[in-house]
Amino acid sequence: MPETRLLHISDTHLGKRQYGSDVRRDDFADTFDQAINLAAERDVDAVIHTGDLFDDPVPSLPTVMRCADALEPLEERGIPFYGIVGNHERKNDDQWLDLLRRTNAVTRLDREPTVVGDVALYGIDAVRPSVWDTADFGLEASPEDAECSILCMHELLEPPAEEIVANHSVEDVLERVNVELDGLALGDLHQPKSAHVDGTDVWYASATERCAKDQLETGLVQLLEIDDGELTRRQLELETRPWSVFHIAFSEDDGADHVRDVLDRRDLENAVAKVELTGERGAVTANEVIQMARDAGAAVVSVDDNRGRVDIDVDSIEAMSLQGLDSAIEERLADEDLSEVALDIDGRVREGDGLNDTVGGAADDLEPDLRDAQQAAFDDIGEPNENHDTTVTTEGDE
Ligand SMILES: [Mn+2]
Repeated sequence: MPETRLLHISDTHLGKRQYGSDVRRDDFADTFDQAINLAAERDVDAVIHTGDLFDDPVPSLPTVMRCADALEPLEERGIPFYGIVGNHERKNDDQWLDLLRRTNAVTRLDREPTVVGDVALYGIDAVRPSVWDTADFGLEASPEDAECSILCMHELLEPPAEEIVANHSVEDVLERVNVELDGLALGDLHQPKSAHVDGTDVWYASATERCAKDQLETGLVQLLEIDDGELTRRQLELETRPWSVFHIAFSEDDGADHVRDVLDRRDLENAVAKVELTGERGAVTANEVIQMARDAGAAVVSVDDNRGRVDIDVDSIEAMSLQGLDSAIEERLADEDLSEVALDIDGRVREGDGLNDTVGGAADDLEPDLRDAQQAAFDDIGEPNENHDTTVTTEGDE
């Protein structure tokens, strides 16, 4: 059999308006184009996508159309695009992948093998935490002529994910699939990590775009080459917008000149500028910093204004009883103008209230409430302004 070549793409998060920016939304689409064009240029036998194709369970129609357009080069060359559903885009009924499937642009992988060249491909959609233990991971045996079996999943598994972020172990998966796997192609962790577990290659493709300021190893895809049942992997880099992540520390007298000094020392041309303001609250507002960063050439600016934070006096807390501590928190919360959902979440976190004890699990538990609250907030203020490429968050009102 000749060599089989696959391009592994993951976590493209199409439609994500990072920092409320349409520029960023277009970046996510452009980078997806790049990955698809790479697959077409290299004339791979198939593209596999391990979830979070879309950022949202209900992507906008333009986002879905943009995705369908992006896939055209593959259709022209007869290169199939195989996908699974990630946790970000997961819905309770039909999946967006199904709509694209009707246009023949996309095929969903499942527990029956899909054979490409001499590779058997399998897929399991992101599993809800509540059904993980009872879910059926059993795969149908691969056909005789397939020399290599690869399963696609969208989960945080250890290894290669670190124990602190992982929800489950790779071993658990390998035991439950009932098929010898050569490769476990993963999505969800936006980092290109890999490991070797009981003879199976396990790896994360990483994300095609930086979805958060601390995701330094994104903008990547993986080229898989399978020759004589031997799987090798090469990481390819995409061209993505530069980022500049920094803070501006203010002392009492620092004004606009100080901000300009700091900005002058950075190359912000066409960059995403992610700026934290620390120190004393002074004359310069967060919005003025945003404007100055844009004037310095940044394409997208997001400012976290953390000035004027009050350090907690640890000695005085230790002097309080545990009971007193809780009432001190209640008192302080009452002074803050927090929404009902924020107060509810604070309560649940502080009391442990049945929350999953992993970060990802707790986030899954809280997400529906946050989405509802966000929706309610937007309904309150009417249509958001579409043209702002900037966001600002402030800590309280000191
Ligand atoms: Mn993701």
